[in-house]
Amino acid sequence: MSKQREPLVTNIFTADPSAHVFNDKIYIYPSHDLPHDGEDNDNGDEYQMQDYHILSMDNLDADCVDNGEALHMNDVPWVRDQMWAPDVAYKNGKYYLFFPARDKEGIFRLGVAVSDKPEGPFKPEDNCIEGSFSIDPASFVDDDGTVYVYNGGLWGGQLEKWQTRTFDPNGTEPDKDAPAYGPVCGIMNEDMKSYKVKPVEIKILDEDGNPIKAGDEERRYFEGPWMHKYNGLYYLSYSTGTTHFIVYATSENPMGPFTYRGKILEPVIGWTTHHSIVEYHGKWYLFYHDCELSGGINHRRTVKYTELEYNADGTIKTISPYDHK
Ligand code: FUB
Repeated sequence: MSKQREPLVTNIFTADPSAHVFNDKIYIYPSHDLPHDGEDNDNGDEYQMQDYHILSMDNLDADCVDNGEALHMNDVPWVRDQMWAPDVAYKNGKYYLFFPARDKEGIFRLGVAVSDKPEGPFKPEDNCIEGSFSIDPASFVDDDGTVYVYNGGLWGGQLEKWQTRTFDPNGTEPDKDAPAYGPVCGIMNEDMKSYKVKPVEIKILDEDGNPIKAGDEERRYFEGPWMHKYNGLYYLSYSTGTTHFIVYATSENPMGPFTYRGKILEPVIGWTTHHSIVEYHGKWYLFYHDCELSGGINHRRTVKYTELEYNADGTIKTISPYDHK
């Protein structure tokens, strides 16, 4: 029976799914939402995650398995709280889990933890990745083995506070007519624990080659980047945050500049939207989350997937998440 657009697990709340295929199985690296009665705010204080559980499916019709706790914040010396959206990369026989969390000063950084198995458990490094900042790491291993890590998120994700590349607690979003802030991308060293190239901003342009403006909230970058390659072209997809779309831009270079191309996913139930895109057995799939199961509680999210289709010109068909109901 097809599991498309249905909750993949219901024993825990899960969000921000980063899906990968390892050993012909699907592995999903989500956030683990913890229920509480606190209020939502623009700082994301409601997202009080403390650990990671890796999900897996033998195939896309099989039951989704929760493989249990793979990493807890109490085992990561530099972390204070809020272990948000993670991702993983496979390199040289090991799996590297990249994750964001607040350090002891309350500043979001990226950490890395290593395992021999895709489902963990993962052993963390004692310190965060030097030079890392903000949230939502998405790793991409290119055909030549280069490992790129894209990340960044506005508001609670603190991206606007890092525009001088030192933490400025008073940093704000640009004026509406100024270019929007893009995500950043760093290139990992062979050890996968340090940057070979420190994070640089990725530019996103409109169809005329002009930067997308900060006031263009249906197209500008907010958080949740993902990178995939289709027919040799690099696709950068991301959440527009305040307007709740997943959109995408393409480039012939993984570091951009990228040109905005369109919408992938219409808004889901709940404020946040966050996704990944993966190929499995010759078809493409979008993994995403919504708050349908919890009746719209923003920090009780559930991971789902659905097929993603391309048009002949390489554009992606926009998905309406509840059209099938
Ligand atoms: O899960 C916490 C935050 O919510 C993520 O980092 C964002 O992408 C949003 O989904």
